[in-house]
Amino acid sequence: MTTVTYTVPAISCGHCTHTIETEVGELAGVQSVKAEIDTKKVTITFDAPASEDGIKALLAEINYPVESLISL
Ligand SMILES: [Cu+2]
Repeated sequence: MTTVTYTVPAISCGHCTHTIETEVGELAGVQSVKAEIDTKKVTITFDAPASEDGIKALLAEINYPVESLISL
């Protein structure tokens, strides 16, 4: 199991966090997703077949691109 935290500057309201948590949460292998408005951070815990590349690609696709990786 891997937990990563990303900065996603496009997060601006509860709709954003809901969209991210729903969309990323549907990826196979993703165990949990927490998106925060105040800090604009997204914390994701996952296992294979999910991958960092796949998660970042999905976030970019739904218009919430990852700016940086905070912790791994
Ligand atoms: Cu929003």
